[in-house]
Amino acid sequence: MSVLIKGGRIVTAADDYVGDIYIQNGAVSQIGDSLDVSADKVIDAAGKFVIPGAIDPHTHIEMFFGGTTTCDDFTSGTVSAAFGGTTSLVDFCMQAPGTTFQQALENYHEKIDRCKPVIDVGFHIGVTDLREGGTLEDLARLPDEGVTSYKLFMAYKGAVMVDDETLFKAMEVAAESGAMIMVHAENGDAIDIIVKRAVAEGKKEPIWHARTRPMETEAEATGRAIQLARIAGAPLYVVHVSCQPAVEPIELAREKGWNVHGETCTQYLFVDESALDQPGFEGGKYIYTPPPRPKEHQEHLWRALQSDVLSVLSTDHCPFKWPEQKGINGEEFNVVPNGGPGIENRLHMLWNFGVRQGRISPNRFVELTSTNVAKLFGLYPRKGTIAPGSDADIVVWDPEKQLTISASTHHSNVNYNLFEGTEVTGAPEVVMVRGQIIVENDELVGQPGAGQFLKRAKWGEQLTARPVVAA
Ligand code: DUC
Ligand code: ZN
Ligand code: ZN
Repeated sequence: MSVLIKGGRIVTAADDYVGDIYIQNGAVSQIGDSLDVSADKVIDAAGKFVIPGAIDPHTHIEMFFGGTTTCDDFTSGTVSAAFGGTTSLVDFCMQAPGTTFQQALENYHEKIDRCKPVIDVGFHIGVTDLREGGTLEDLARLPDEGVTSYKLFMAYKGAVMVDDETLFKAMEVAAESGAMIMVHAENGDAIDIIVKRAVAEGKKEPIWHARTRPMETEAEATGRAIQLARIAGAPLYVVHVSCQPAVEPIELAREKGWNVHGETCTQYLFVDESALDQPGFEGGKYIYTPPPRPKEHQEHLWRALQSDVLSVLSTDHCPFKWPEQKGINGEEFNVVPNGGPGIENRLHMLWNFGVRQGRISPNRFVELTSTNVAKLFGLYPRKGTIAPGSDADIVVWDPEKQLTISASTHHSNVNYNLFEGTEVTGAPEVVMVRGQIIVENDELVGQPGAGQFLKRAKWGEQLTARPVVAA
């Protein structure tokens, strides 16, 4: 199958120009002006942007968490992602405590084999236990299987939280094996004490989720992870940075040239603490972690995204149905499973409020949603750019298309939307993965199983580009 995308405004992290793109065998084979080639499918992209498919490095699909399982599987989750212009995701393959990393991978491979994703999927390993089940030797072998990042939780005491010994050991392994360390940075011990005290005092409402997770607990853990990673010599990526006190240690480390990176997620730019403080238990919808913060932190996060203190915008898509899974009806805030949805609307929100409102350029939009993710997680230059030899993961983006974001029209199984009713301008018209069209004019046209497993490169190594097919 060959595809010719004609006359679009091609935007990568570095470039912005008008041209044609010729795709053969799933890869970009030629880029030029008025290409004289025949193709099975021709897409007129005049007046549209043509951008690399977005990559979401932070999703929790069909994950058992907080006593229940997230309500998207790799079918609904990847369809929803595709409708929003995301063509690859890297999900957290969680080690169940007491089991091996191999068992975790087999479990997650079974999920993608069963669900036949429509976009490409890779895994980070979620390390929860290095005492029973998980061994350092097994951890060291994972990058050879294309699993080149280790995620550890510094919070959720009694569940997935690891202590500093486990964290540091994993960092030392990563420094040798070529893996990236990812941390959920909050001081879980302190939070556990504060939460228990609040519950004992009869504090039940969702707003207590924010009041029991002070920003300083995030700042402290972020700083600690940075220092430990520095000692171990491991690259570090701090997930879901939610507030200025946590931005600061990342900024300091990056000023020193340390190998430290950070992301924030769409919801931290648009949802603030007051969402938790609603009548009844409506606020339970916004119980995700770290919690939504006071509104002024949103501007700090925008600045960090502009200045490359933070390098990625992800979703932390962790969907639980309301009220079946998240409704708390008289129970305490701390029994609600933590997580919020968002896999479909990251690009809509960032384009409308970022590019259209002049906060970031189209190049930075691509960098934050695709190129930097590909570079940090071993997918570049196959993903994250549009260049001869790269995978034809391409979005034809209509900058004038209008959309009202709503759970009634999104494609995730979750039945509410954090951005319900928001009107945005700018949305995908065509979404393709390795040259196969997955979404066109709001219709799913991709076949189940169009997505492949992503074997990622180790830190400091690059994937090779595909051979370019002569026209
Ligand atoms: N935060 C969430 O809100 N959900 C899943 C895990 C996490 O850290
Ligand atoms: Zn987290
Ligand atoms: Zn998460």
